[in-house]
Amino acid sequence: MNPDFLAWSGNLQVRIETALEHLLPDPRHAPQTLHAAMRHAALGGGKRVRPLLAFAAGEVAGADPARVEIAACAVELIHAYSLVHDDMPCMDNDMLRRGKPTCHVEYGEATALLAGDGLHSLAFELLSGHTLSDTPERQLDMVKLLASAAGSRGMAGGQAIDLASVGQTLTLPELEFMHIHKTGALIRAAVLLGAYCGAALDNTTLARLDRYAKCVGLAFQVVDDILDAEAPTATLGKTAGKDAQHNKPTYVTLMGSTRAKAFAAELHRDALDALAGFDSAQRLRELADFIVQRQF
Ligand code: GRG
Repeated sequence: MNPDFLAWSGNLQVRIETALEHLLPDPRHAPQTLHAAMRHAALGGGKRVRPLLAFAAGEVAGADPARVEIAACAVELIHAYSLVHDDMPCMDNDMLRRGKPTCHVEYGEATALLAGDGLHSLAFELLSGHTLSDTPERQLDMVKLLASAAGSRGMAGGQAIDLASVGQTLTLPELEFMHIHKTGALIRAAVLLGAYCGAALDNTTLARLDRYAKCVGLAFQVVDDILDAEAPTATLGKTAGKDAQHNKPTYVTLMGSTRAKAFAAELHRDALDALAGFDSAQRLRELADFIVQRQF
């Protein structure tokens, strides 16, 4: 990756960590254990891809970074909640996340469940409690956008399909439908929320950002499937080989590794095509590169 992108993303990763540290409840305040569990889940790890996408899309709309920071934290909190619940014994039953014990391993199942709930609610408290847009109508649209991306017609719905697919044979369109919801919906919300923090964009520009977001959202998942099959646990910071172990259909099991890599490259090209001619979208382009080239 180019050094300028690494510096930009590194600075923003620190910015997000600092913002989340301030926005998450103080672990000295009751209920202390719940607050500690929320902080365990949201702080000190993760690539922060969704917040980076929000900042990059905010640049296209000339958004105030202070506004984008709040929207980016809201998306990251939804992501952190989803990982806590996904790791629980009733779902993926995983012990390792971001190189640390998962939330339920550290704090017990009941606290982990509540920590996920607390993170989810805090995301909406942020999105509704700060001025993020020039008009109340657009800000309400932002709340609705995140709610539907996280809900049964978005991420939670995709997770339900995922759980039901264990041991089943899915077709490629069925697999794509699942991932567009489970992973893609929140990635799309990150891009659009970042853009909504800035000046109103015309419909063509918004549609192009949306097309970019859909392509990188799916590419993210294809690469995730490839890494799960090929990368070691130590590099991933989460248990490798879980998909095969759980008998889950993936892009690697359906297409084979070579075709899955070619598909990720095709989605990458489509994402870049969607941004053709946008001078202000350089960070979005670099993030698309990062998403397909990442090793963890
Ligand atoms: C429990 C409602 C609910 C949803 C869970 C996100 C999710 C849905 C499950 C996570 C399982 C998983 C491995 C999904 C594949 C893609 C993905 C979201 C990977 C984790 O995201 P990264 O790589 O993680 O951005 P970091 O730790 O870098 O933030």
